[in-house]
Amino acid sequence: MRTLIRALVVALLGLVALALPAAAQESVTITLREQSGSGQSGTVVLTAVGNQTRVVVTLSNPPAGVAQPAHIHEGTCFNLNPQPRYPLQSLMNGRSETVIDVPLSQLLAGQFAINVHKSQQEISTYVACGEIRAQLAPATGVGSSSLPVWGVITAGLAGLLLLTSGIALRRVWR
Ligand SMILES: [Cu+2]
Repeated sequence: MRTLIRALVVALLGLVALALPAAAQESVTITLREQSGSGQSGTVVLTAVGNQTRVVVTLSNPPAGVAQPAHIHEGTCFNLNPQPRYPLQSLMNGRSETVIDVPLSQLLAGQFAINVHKSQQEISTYVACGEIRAQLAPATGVGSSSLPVWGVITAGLAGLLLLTSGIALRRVWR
């Protein structure tokens, strides 16, 4: 009986280990702050797609008919490596969507910033920027998406604890 319980506990812990990273990395929202007095701010939603990441950039007050280049750079918004690490689709009418060849977990583990440039002609002017690391507070999508999973796990663990303590007590009384 003890072997069975041990096997159950191991199986349950395995489930927890699997559920935790999956739930924590589904989707993350980054805030893009205005730069250079551009009047443009917005968000980036990073979503895990297997070993890739979908990056959706949305920016307010887009210039009419002008493409705005966007990239993921190494560093922070205040100390940015000017060489893009992961180029994104240029924004058109304040929106762009790109699937990049890097797992979301790797983006979250490193130090990266997403920035948008004024135009191809004025590439050196940054209009908005946001750090990926700065957004890991529970207030983002991370917390809300992992909550139901944790509820299920906690209930399962509580049930298992009751079951094993019941069995243990019965053994003691016999
Ligand atoms: Cu850039």
